[in-house]
Amino acid sequence: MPYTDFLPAEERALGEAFLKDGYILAPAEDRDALDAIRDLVVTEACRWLECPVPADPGLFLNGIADRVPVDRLNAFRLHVIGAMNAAPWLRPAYYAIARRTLERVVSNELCMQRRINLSIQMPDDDSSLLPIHADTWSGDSPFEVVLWIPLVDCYRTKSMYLLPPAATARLETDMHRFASRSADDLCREYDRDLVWIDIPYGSFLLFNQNLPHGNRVNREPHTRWSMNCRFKGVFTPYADKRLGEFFEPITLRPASRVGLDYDYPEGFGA
Ligand SMILES: O=C(O)CCC(=O)C(=O)O
Ligand SMILES: [Fe+2]
Repeated sequence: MPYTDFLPAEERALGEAFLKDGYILAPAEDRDALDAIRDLVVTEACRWLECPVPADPGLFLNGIADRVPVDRLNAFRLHVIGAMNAAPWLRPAYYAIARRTLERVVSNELCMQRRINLSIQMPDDDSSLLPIHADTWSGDSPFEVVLWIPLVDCYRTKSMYLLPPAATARLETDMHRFASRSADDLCREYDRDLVWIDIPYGSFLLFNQNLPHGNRVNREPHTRWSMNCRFKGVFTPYADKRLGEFFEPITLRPASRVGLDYDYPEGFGA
């Protein structure tokens, strides 16, 4: 829609990068918060494994396939996710990792997914893949963004891919051709356009989940560990994921609280 842009130049540049590439990749804005989350994950993994906490968390997480058999991976993952979501400080810490960027790309009045997801992908394991999809195809509001944060260095097939906006625009005009075909067909045809994003530990990825994205079998020698969580402006339209159930406001400003609580005086306008 036409609008007048009063944003300062620096913020406009960030917004343009998000629009053009479909994502922002940047260093964690609060590195201590990120390290604290990684420490909790390592501690809980060790509790489940009944092993001592290692000196090098990165080495331990990368090498987890040597300790957890694939058929126990889901039970292991659920234990760690449960512990993550039971720690009241973890969601504020997660938010702190990208606070300024979220404010600039999304809004300063945010709601956040109530549960943070954890993905663990061992080398050559095909049991927890996400074929190409846009979250909007399965009931997410187009106003949502995903904050994706790795706990180890993620690169090539250990990471995820995104179809950039220009290629997505082509695909969307072309979509009817794929109506009766699989995600694999779609992926094959757009393979050359997919951007695999290298994301070292210590950085975050904020991406536009309206763009097709996904992952493949991890062919790198180490296990991928990544977290993801959705954010949106509190007052933007909702789809299947509802306020209160799935999303929770985290940064309401006073004028909005006043407005939300406001009732016209009894008999007003009668
Ligand atoms: O972690 C991945 O590879 C994909 C994540 C994803 O699809 C999402 O967070 O919406
Ligand atoms: Fe997704």
